[in-house]
Amino acid sequence: MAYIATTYVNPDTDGVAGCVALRELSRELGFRERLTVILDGTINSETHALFALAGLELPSIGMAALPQGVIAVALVDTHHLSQLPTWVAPALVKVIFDHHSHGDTNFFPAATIVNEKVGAACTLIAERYFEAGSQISPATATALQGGILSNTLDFVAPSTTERDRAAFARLDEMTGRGAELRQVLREERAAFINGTTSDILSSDVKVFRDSTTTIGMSQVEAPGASLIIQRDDFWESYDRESARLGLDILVVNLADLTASMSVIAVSDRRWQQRLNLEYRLVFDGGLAWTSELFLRKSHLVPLLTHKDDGR
Ligand SMILES: [Mn+2]
Repeated sequence: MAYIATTYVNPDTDGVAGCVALRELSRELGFRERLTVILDGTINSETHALFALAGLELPSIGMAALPQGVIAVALVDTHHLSQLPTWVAPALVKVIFDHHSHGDTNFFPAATIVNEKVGAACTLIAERYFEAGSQISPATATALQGGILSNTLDFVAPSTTERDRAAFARLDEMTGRGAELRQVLREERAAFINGTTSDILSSDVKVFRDSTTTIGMSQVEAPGASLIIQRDDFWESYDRESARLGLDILVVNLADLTASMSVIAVSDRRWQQRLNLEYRLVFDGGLAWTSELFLRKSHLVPLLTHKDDGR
C-alpha cells in the first residue's frame, strides 16, 4: 500500500522540494502512512545542488520506483491533468498544494485544494507547517527555502509576494543557511547558462496537448539568458529540440535575471500574433523582447486557449 507525493513531469525545484517537505506533514494532512515521493522525468541541476546542500537524498523516479497499490496521492505545484505522471489517477488525489491558474479543479473530486497566488508552492507548504505548529527538520526547512528561492527567482519574479519573503525568513530562523543557499543557487543559474544550447532549451519544457497540436513551453531563468539568442546554433537547436520532443510548436521564454526582461522565441505565426495581441510584443525573425520579466506561469500558460489545453 502506498501513499505518494508527486508533482508534474520534469519537475522544477519548487515541485520536488515541496513533495519532500510534505513527508513530515503526512499525518497532519490525513494520510495514514508517511508519504513516499515518486517523480517522473528528469530532475534539474538546480534541484541537485539544493539537495546536496540540504543533505537530502533525491526522490525516486518513474514507474519502476512506484510501490504497488497506490492508495492516495498528494500533488504539489500542479493540478493540471495534462502535466501529471501517467500513473496518477485523479480520483486518488487527496491533497493539492499549487499556485497556478487554469487548473483542472473539477477533476479531483476527493481533493482538498490549496491553490493561492503566491510565488512558490513551497511557501504554502511552509505556512501549513507554521499553522500546525509542526516540527520541521533543518534539511526539510532548507529544501523549502530552496523551493521558494527557485520559484521566485531570488524574489525578483513578478509573482513574488510578501508571504514568500515571510516564509523564507521564518525558515531561516531554523536553518540559518538562507544566505549560503542564495549564493549556491545563484552560482547554479550562472553555470547553467554556459551549457550547450540544446541542453539549455530543453531543461525546463512543459508540454500541452490537444487533439491536433502539441505545444512545448520552455523556460530558461538565468542571468544573461537573453544572450543565448546570439549563439550561432540557436535556431538549429530550437528546431532539433522541438523535433526531439515531438512538438508542433515551441515557445521559448528566456527570462534574463540581469536585464529583468525576457526574450520570447517562437517560430509559429499564430503564437506570435497571440503574443502581439496580448502584450503588444513585436516579433522580428521569431524573436520579441518584453519590457518586464515574463514567466511561463503568469504570462504564457494563460494564453493557452481551452482548445490547446484540452485532453
Ligand atoms: Mn511552483
